[in-house]
Amino acid sequence: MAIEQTLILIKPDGAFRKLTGLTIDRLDATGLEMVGAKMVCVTEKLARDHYASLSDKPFFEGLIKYIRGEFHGIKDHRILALVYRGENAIKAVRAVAGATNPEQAVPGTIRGSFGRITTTQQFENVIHASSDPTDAAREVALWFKKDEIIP
Ligand code: IDP
Ligand code: MG
Repeated sequence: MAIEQTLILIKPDGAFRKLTGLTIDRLDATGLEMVGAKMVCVTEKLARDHYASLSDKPFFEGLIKYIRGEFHGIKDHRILALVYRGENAIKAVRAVAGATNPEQAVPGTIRGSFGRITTTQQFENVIHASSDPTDAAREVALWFKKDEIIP
């Protein structure tokens, strides 16, 4: 079993709807260790770098607005970015996160419990969680400096 690190972001809907504590509770229940945590201002550049692989999707511009807090009327929105570490951390966090589409996410998962699709078809799925080891390494390095993560 591989010891992995994975990046989690509590998205603006999660912060706005006061789901931060509930989300961390679900993440801690995995038994993984929280090794990084900070509030980050999501600049246009950071948002576009983070979601670069989705730039050709029809929902991309909406996604950039969403992750920057524009749909929730939050100026200079800060996101809580977390790094969890442990055995198969990437899969374990994806499992408690649930499916991307909150209407398809299993009840009891974070997205299944708290996510929604708005009337404008925007997915509000509460958290980001890295999807594989390559993405996780890239994303952890994008959001955190080395000395911000517990060794
Ligand atoms: P993931 O977050 O489960 O890894 P990705 O396919 O990487 O899913 O997409 C990143 C984010 O883009 C999703 O979490 C969601 O916020 C948004 N997204 C993905 N697919 C759609 C869609 O079909 N409509 C609207 N937003 C979407
Ligand atoms: Mg993804």
